[in-house]
Amino acid sequence: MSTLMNGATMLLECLVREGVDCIFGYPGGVTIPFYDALYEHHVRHVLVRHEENAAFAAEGYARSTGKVGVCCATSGPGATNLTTGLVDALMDSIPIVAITGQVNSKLIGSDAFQEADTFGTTRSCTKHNYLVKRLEDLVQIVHEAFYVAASGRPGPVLVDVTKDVLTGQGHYQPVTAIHLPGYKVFTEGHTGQIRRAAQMIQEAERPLLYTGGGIISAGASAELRQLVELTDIPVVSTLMGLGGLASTHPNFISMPGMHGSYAANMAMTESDLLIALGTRFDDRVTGRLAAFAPHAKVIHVDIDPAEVGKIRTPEVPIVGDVKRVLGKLNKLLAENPAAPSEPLAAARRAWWRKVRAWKEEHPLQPSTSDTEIKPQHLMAEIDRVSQGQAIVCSDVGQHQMWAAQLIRFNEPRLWINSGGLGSMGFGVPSAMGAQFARPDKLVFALAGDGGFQMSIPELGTIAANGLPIKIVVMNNGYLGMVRQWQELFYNNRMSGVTLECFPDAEKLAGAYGFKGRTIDKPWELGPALDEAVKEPGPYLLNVKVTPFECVYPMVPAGAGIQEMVLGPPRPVEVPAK
Ligand SMILES: Cc1ncc(C[n+]2csc(CCOP(=O)(O)OP(=O)(O)O)c2C)c(N)n1
Repeated sequence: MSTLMNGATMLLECLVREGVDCIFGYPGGVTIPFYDALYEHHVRHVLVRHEENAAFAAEGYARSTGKVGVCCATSGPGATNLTTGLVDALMDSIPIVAITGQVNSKLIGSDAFQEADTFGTTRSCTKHNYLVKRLEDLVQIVHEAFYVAASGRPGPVLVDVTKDVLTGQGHYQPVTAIHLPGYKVFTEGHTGQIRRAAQMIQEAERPLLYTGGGIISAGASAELRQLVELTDIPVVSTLMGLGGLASTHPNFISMPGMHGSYAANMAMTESDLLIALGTRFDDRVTGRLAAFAPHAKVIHVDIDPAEVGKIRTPEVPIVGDVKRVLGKLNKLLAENPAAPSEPLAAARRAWWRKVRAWKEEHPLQPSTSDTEIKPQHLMAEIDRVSQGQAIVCSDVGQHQMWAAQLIRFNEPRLWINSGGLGSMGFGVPSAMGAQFARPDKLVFALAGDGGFQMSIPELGTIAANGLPIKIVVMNNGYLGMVRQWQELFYNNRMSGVTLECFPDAEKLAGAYGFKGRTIDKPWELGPALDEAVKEPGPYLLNVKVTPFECVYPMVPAGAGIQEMVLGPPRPVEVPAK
């Protein structure tokens, strides 16, 4: 006979059974019963300084491990503060479960104190959401929430629990199976289509693998590597897919799209077969759709049927788990190796020559100066100390793009950033989640001086928990990415982008009890990063970089991706007298 317990304890029991070891949250009136159940419980609760950061930290936990991240907030403002993190997780398909408190079920609709329609508000912010008004539904719903968050295309699920459910008494009845008749996950992929895909791959002259975040969420890196080794096809990876194939792999080209490399964008444009794996033809990748990959047939593998054909109609649509589909595809290719005709083999060699030439013509290169720190130099130094092995949690802006271009990731789940939503304020709290999940790893939080100032309260969480995160601020004195657009497209009329007054890093970190430092000389950069990495605790490194740098290549909005601007306009040459 199971023991009688209240709903809050039952909720915690569900979390334990789901393997949860860490919850990022912030308490309030209606969630006090839950916090009371947490008192002296082995599940760790991390008190963040703002609920938005609880969601971002849960994402950092999930993105760095593949496990479901958990956050919680109280009713009303606590729940509404979570919404940016929920949409962020939705856009990037990250499995998190958010638990929110709700007012007593009898008070719902009465404008009770701290009542907000969390269920209504978060409907479009989540993969699925629930309002629990009866204790007897609680256990089933919580386990369902974990199942929905992690299965199929992962995403955020919110469970809003009323106070009377948290305080009501009942017996925990284990849930043995989840049956959701309206929720189908297609994992296997259509055998006939996989066969067609294999044949097209063997016949293509200029094939290109276009890989996305789905490779990482499906854990399909090994299968991708095998496919590359079986076929010797060049690979481009979206911002979300970086690390899916090691950046040092000889077939890896780089990132395509708005700030993608010349080689990646030209390869997309000239390819005759795009093999799109776990990617969604995002507008930042495709540029002007009519000009995107005009010569290519498309094989599109995705777990979400809604993505296949949403932007570009593929010749071969395959709805399935990219890990399983690639497993089958690799088997077919390995068992039926086609000896290419000499003209086809020659075409493939010519394709590789072209791709290599594009890479050599316009490589992504760190630029340096003898007197000032260039942003690209900073990324090259982070790359040096991280050796393709560190976790880098980036905020949003120019620094994010330079980091994606220049830092190498030799494994999946090392590059953590807000791709789809582009949420400033993401870098530092996501690094907290990643460091909790991966205490063995060197974790960087990389932010601009704008995004970092959205996260300063979390220095308290970092200090209180002794998280040895290395916070690196790329300080250019501006909201750099917006300033770049104003420079390039608004006649350099800088409006609302100047960040006067940045706190003294040494004093700021010192106020929280850890080390901080500001540098602005290029020769200080390497030693300062080495010092930060050696420091056993947290470290705040404020790096003053050249302010008016723009991220290149850049595809102007509305242009085709082959119409890249490769660098700043050349100064007009004045003829000698
Ligand atoms: C919450 C939020 N507000 C506004 C924006 C729009 N935005 C995108 S990049 C950017 C500038 C970021 O500046 P900073 O953090 O200093 O980084 P930098 O671009 O200089 O590297 C802004 C304001 C955003 N992405 N997120």
